[in-house]
Amino acid sequence: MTDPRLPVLAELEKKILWLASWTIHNANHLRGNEDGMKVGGHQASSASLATIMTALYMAALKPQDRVAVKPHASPIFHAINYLMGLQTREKLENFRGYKGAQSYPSRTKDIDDVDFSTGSVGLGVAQTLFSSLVQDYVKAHGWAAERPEGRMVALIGDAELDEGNIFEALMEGWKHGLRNTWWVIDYNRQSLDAVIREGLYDRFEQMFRNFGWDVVTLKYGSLQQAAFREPGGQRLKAWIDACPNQLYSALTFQGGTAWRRRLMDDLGDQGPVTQLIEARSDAELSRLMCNLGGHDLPSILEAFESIDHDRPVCFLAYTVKGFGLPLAGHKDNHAGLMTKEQMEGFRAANRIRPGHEWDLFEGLELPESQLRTFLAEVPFFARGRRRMSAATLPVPERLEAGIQPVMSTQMGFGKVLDEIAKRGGPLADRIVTTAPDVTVSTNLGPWVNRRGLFARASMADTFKDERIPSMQKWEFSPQGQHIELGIAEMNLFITLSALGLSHEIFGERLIPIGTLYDPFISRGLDALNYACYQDARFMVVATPSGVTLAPEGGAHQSIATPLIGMSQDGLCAFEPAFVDELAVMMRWSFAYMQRHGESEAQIMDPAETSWLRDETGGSVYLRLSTRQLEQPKREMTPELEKEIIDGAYWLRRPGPNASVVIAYSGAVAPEAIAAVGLLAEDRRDVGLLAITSADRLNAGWQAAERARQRGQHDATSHVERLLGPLSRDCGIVSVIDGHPATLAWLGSVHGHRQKALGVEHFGQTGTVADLYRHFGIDANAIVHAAQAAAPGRPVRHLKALP
Ligand SMILES: Cc1ncc(C[n+]2csc(CCOP(=O)(O)OP(=O)(O)O)c2C)c(N)n1
Ligand SMILES: [Mg+2]
Repeated sequence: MTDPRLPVLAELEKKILWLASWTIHNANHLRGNEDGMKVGGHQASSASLATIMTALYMAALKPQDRVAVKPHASPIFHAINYLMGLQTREKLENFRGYKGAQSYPSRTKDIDDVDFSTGSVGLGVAQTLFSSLVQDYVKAHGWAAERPEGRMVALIGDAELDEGNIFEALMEGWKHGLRNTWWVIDYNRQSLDAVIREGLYDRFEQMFRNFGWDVVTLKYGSLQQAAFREPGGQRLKAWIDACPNQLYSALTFQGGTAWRRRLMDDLGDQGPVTQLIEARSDAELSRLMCNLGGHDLPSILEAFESIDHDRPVCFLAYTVKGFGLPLAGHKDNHAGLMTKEQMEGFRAANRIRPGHEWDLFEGLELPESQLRTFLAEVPFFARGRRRMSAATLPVPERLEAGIQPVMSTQMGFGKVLDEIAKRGGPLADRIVTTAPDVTVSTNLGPWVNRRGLFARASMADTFKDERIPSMQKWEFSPQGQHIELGIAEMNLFITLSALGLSHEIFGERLIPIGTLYDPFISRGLDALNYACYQDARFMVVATPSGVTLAPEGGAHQSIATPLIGMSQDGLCAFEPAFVDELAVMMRWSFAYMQRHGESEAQIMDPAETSWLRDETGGSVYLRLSTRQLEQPKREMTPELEKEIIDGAYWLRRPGPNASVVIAYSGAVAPEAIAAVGLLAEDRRDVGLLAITSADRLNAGWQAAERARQRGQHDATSHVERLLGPLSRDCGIVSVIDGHPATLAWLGSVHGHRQKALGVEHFGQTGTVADLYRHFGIDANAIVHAAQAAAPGRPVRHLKALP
């Protein structure tokens, strides 16, 4: 029995392809070309997925399912949402324009309900896998009980599978017993530049099966299947199977006459197969040859709906890039656009009258009422807005850090988490930690000992059972709160991204904390960037860092990470020197990670004291160190807390005659303190500025400056108030175990002369003292720089630089 939905779906597919094509054409030809640039359109890439996306969104998907769309299929995605009343004509007319519909579906910039924002190919694919693990985590902890399990679906370009992070994810998924994940490969055998290698489907298939996935191949459409049953049909099938990708694409582009010529060359005078070809007109022949599985609604629907288990499934769907458009199959079609003439032909074929291009039911053959009824009942959209929310968890007034007289920030981090685990409560129960094989070496050990590792099935710690002494309990259970990952940092950041969207994807708040070695942030940077772009909420704790990790060796040093912390949008970066600062930062972060700007007005109106846009919330990066420092004995006042969070405080306030101040960040605190001591006899009133967040200090300054430029003359930021009292000719020396540019802007705040010290070269090994001396960030170098920044009588304690 044929599926009664098919006629409607066929109409909708036509409409979706029209709307997507018109969106691109309109943006390109009609909106004007202010920049003289083509508004590229991904027309061909979109058309390739039109049938599959119609089948998924309009029929197969359920409200609990989530989809990562191949980024360059965005016009189809927006068209579907427009059809459902979730996207506006205005935004489509402004596709790729300022505040228009986005070129790649965006959670943060689009109004339609985007589940995952990709843009960098490969990331969205892996995100569905980790999202499925998060769903398992949420369910295993007894949350979202009333919500059915959804499928996490990725629509993937075949060339997208070149991205290594997909393979890293596959491996990780296998380790965790991945379920409920569908990946649909748009096997159009074309990438951006060219036609892909022969026989890739075979590699794909074997690979997925190796990792325990089911593979469903959608190669022949129902027209082809019927033709294969005709006399001579098997000969035609053999010809199709043997046809090289390049030739198939070229013939597809050329159309019916070319197909006939080529097929007759190869299969003419051969009895039944020749008759099979001759019985069809050019147009019918072209339709038959392009009727691949990925453009055949009946086969696609049947394939999706026949899955009655939760094992991961890869659908390998043969498609034609540019299907249904004059661009179909051409190897250069990736950025191809239809000419005005081609568009007129396409318009005629779709029976669209000028001026009615955006009308939902224009040109369709079925009655409008039937289509409307169908749309009103499409399951995927039936429960309305798909983005969820979750209540904010209370954060304790103060976090205990068990401060010892001498300790490192990394030890402090372990201690804070251990105390949270010990005390328990809602925050403790919703924290989930993860690390790429560096759990113990980043001090997550105590937390894991108390809270256990997560797995859907319990697994005992054999070492413990055998009574072999070990500091670590390594027990897995469904209640565990640490997700063990392999070494791949890409997987860490995509996991954090998936965990950090749990409140919006699954309606359950999680507080994800991921640890890694600071230098390896660069390894996962793209995933970190898109995690932030999607507005996922998490804490990254990176330790050890800088050249201060001396015993770890030169190859593990990080130089650029403070600049990453400053420049990464959506990520607020701190670098504490002392553990009491760290406890304040972590407490604030747990609240900040849960904040959500309510309105545009709130976002545009930052707190006037700091000029930071804290209302919107975001993710947090803590750059920590293994260097053990003597800890200050002091009371943590609300004023000091606020300054730590705003980015800086005077550890030693400069006097009225200060000719120089030292500004330091992080583990070099002892050198900065020592330098102030050395300077004391020869420079009066020297100030010592502790910078806890170069990122926030700078952001506040930038925001205040912008506000002043827009007429709000009384706007002043935290750093402006800190440095304001310094006399005009006071010098500043900044020092950080990281790139000097991190703090080199301080002098520009009020026009003070500045010397910026830091690390610029990679890989030198030695002790901390060796390296600080080598890079000129030790006390002696600071004093030297202070003398240069604040000329006066020679500093007596200054040793000659080696
Ligand atoms: C990480 C990354 N690198 C490069 C690009 C640019 N890019 C966008 S689509 C594409 C080709 C994709 O080919 P395929 O995955 O086969 O999709 P198709 O267009 O054939 O549907 C490239 C190179 C990107 N978006 N992200
Ligand atoms: Mg492709």
